[in-house]
Amino acid sequence: MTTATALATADPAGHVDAGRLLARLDALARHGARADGGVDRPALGAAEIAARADLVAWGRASGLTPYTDGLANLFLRLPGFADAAPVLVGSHIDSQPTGGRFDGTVGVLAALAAVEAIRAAGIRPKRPIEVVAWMNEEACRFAPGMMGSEAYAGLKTVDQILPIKDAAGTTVGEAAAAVLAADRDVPLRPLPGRAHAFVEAHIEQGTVLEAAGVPLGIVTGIQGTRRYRIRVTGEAAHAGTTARSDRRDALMAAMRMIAAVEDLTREAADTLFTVGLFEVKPNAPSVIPAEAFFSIDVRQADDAVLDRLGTAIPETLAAHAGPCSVDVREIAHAPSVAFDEGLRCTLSKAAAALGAPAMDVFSAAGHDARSLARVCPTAMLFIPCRGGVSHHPSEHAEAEHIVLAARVLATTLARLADG
Ligand code: HGY
Ligand code: MN
Ligand code: MN
Repeated sequence: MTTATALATADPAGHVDAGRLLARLDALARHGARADGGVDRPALGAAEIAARADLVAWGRASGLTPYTDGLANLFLRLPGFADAAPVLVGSHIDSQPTGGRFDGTVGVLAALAAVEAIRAAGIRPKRPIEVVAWMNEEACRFAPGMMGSEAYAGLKTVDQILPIKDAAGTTVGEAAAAVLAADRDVPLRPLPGRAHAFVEAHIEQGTVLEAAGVPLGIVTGIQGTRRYRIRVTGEAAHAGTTARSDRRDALMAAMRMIAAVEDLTREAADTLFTVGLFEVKPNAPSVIPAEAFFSIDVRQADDAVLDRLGTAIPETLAAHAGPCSVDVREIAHAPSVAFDEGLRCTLSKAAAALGAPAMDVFSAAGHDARSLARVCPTAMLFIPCRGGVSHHPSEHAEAEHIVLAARVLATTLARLADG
């Protein structure tokens, strides 16, 4: 085993097994596979249990020890010779319902390949290194997202998260219990956790790298966000016999609200506003809607604008309720985050050592790195994705970029674990 002093000569990057990494990407894509080539792998569901079992088996075969916790975050640990806080590296394996096979998965598998390369290079790191697959990054089945990384970082308690229900009424606690029951001898660790540093590789989900023809992005930070769930309550009535003046139409009120908030967000040109979820009850053509339930997702890099919207959005929703009532629940508010300069420099040096072009890039998408950045030095590495398409079955990243990310991670982790 190479000791820490000989670390400078060992080249873990050269030990990344590209074929195995890419084969595993195909293997995980089979869990929740869609006919159109995408994946539908909701958090804590059967497909994620199967994907998790693959990760545990691959980790064990490479001499890594699996761990989990009460929220089913998954860790694969390479021990260090010092009893020190680990260097964490990874992302998520849950997906959007019409997701691609690369979002999150690239980060977890590149991390595993990088840690295996460190081991193959005969490096015994000073600090432990742990590959992590965070629970529920995507927020489709359970909202808000990033539950696993927020609990690890101590930003939310397990007790706050366990009772949250999905649309079918299943709680996070019940779903997580089913995942943990499927584990084979994976020891549980308490939450919150303690990390020395965290690195996450991910597809850019934008077009900056592709347009520049650069294979690696050293991410400067993530834009802020506010997320809401709004329930508008009116009264069901006959579509043909109810006079306009007697109507309490929840759908019409919701449409007025959404149009008004969309207008409001135009105050700052780069504010992004999305209503991705919309439900109407009773959802019958000749019945005036009694209830409308919808989401609001706002993204903005300027925290001052985000703060103003935090006041203006609820006010605007209430002002357009008309004869209906409205219940507004803010489920997430995360200010913009800047990543650690030192860690970004380590990533840049690792890219340069491989002769790979890299450039700074800002993340418009949210990631678990936002949670960890609140408690330890954190940075992200992007690779391009075709046309910037993501959260879509046609999402695509090039094999050479995925392997390159694993090689940069291997060099970076070896440095960090020696620190
Ligand atoms: O929504 C996001 O930004 C992330 O991709 N889940
Ligand atoms: Mn992601
Ligand atoms: Mn995503």
